[in-house]
Amino acid sequence: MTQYTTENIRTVALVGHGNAGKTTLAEALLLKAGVIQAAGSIENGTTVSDFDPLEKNFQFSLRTSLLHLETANTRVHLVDTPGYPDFIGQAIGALDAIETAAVVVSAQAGIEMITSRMMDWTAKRKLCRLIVINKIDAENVDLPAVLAAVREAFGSECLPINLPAANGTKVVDCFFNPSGESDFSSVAEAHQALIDQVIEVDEELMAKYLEQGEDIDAEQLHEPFERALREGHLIPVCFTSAKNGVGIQELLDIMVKLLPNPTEGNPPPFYRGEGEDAEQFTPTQDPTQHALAHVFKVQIDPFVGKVGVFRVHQGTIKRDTQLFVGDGRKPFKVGHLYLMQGSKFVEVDQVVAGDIAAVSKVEEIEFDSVLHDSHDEDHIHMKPLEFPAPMHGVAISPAKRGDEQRLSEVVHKMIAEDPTLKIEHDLTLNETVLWGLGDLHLRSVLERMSTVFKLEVQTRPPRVPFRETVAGKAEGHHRHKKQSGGAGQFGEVMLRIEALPRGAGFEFVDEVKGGTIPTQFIPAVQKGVEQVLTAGPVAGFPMQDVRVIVYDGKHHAVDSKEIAFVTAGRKAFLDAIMKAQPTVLEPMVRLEISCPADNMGDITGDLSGRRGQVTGTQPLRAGMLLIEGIAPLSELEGYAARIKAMTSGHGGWTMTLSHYEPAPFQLQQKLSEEYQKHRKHEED
Ligand SMILES: Nc1nc2c(ncn2[C@@H]2O[C@H](COP(=O)(O)OP(=O)(O)O)[C@@H](O)[C@H]2O)c(=O)[nH]1
Ligand SMILES: [Mg+2]
Repeated sequence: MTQYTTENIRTVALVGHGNAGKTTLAEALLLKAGVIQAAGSIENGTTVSDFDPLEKNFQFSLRTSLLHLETANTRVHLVDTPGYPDFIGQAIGALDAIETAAVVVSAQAGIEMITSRMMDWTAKRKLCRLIVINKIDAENVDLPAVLAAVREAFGSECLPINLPAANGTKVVDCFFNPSGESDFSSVAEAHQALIDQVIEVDEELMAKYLEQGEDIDAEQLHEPFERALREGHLIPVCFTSAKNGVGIQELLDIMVKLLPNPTEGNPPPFYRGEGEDAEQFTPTQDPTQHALAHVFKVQIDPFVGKVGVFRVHQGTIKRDTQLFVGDGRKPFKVGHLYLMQGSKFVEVDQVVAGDIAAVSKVEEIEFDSVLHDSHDEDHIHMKPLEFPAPMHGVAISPAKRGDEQRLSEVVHKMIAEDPTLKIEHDLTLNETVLWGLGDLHLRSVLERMSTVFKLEVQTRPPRVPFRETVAGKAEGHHRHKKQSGGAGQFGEVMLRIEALPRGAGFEFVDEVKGGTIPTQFIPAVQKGVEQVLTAGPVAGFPMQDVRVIVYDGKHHAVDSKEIAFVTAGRKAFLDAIMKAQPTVLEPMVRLEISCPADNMGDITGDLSGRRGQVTGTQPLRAGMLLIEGIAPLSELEGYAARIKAMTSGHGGWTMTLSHYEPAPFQLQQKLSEEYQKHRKHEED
């Protein structure tokens, strides 16, 4: 296989709302570059990218897939990402691996929820961006209106770099071409606008151009063009029909000639060191330096095993390279090194900075691992992207008795693949809860468990993740004394507690003076206090937002033991909690609902019936609205079905955790009564 230098590599992720045509576009690009001989389709389940049986079934992408093609002496790594909110974690993870995000917009649907979110996320990550308006062939599309909407929503730096021509049967370049025929707007004006926008980033060039009235040749503008992309000063817009192959060669040309190579983009922020002392640094993308790579995707295949997919940010990785995983002491030898083409693994001898590659069967590799070839590179990590917090839960148990261990193994495999999937064990109910981004997300996970791992599970609605805290301050005291036969147990603890601001967590402060509690027993006191944190006294939920200050106590030279101080710590804390206005907190979630504008009234009414409220609205494409709201999670049981019913199936929604706040008094009381009854039952 041809060796490509870093300069001859491009990395592009296709992102955007589901159904925009990303997977079909990837297929068209592979076809044009000669990777495949005929284009597959979503409808027939034959695309290179959506190879997973579950994807063929659902008819849309559930996971990121890695593709690559070679054109004009350039290797392009394409990352095709899912676009539905339930699967968006995979798309966010891919943003760490690429220079350019191509945000694909359907000309038919216009700007949608995930289009806007992706523009925000990619801006946060300072990625170079390109907007691809796809489906220009579709019926009833108003391309000038879509372009205007894009500029309205994402700024005047969104400028067409080509325009549809000859009735949408081709596109004409506007950057290198100073003039030409197009279906709408003007090539000459678009050309001028691009040149003006690009030279704005370079004062010297600007002066030359303005003062000396020099003509500027687009071919000479490579450097300032890259800078404009990097600084977000220019977001080129191009047009395609993935279905008919229009604008595909032109898109390849844009990738080769105009999109940044790995040395021209904004690399993601890496850190060296831990916590406060961590220092930010930028990998060089230089193939001659130490190897440094970041795992942005883990895939667990029942046949191939664990596959770690990584982007090389520095150095060269070969078949026999020894790589460390994070701060691990023992390196692994690469052995087989692959480029991926959908489901296929293509073996290669080496990859360099800028490449996206994979290794298999390395158990230590996890999502977000850093791979490197020198201990000098220990303690390196990437600044984590913010994934949406999973708020949809389902309680699971194996359908067959005796499958408990296997369930746990399979669940852990699923979690390793997916940073938006969490598992929680509810200790009080002895219940395992899987948390994900939506019903569809959880359904796909359960389906994968059953089809791929042949494990059947039973599901139930889970408990709402309430929390406990205190609203005030109080003193707590406990003397633990036990005298039975031989050596006794003695420990006495005095502490104060106070409420912390919402979200602050837990603090433990030792203010004991004069050794009234000997230093070696302080950890025992803390241990006792922390036992209460996992299940609060009011309704058995984890406690948060409280500070505990241990300030005095007593000990006994012979009878003081660790266990005595654990008990005294726990009981002193419980004593204080009961006097400090214990409170049950409930999770409040931010909702985003997209629906036909006509349903606004119903949705608002329904939400207020659930103790929620609408906080804002934004127009989407014609006739559709994005409603933002806030509501307590405990009131949202069955909301998916309700939205579907209210909008005749046209609505969509997502939720993310907003904050915790005290639950209404009656709800607190009900939760407390249930818990006390349950506890009594257990004790009987
Ligand atoms: N008319 C038309 N349909 C397209 C085009 N590109 C994709 N589609 C169709 O749009 C649907 C969604 O395509 P897909 O590639 O799965 O979109 P993705 O969710 O963004 O990956 C499929 O039915 C495709 O056949 C296009 O350029 N024109
Ligand atoms: Mg897709």
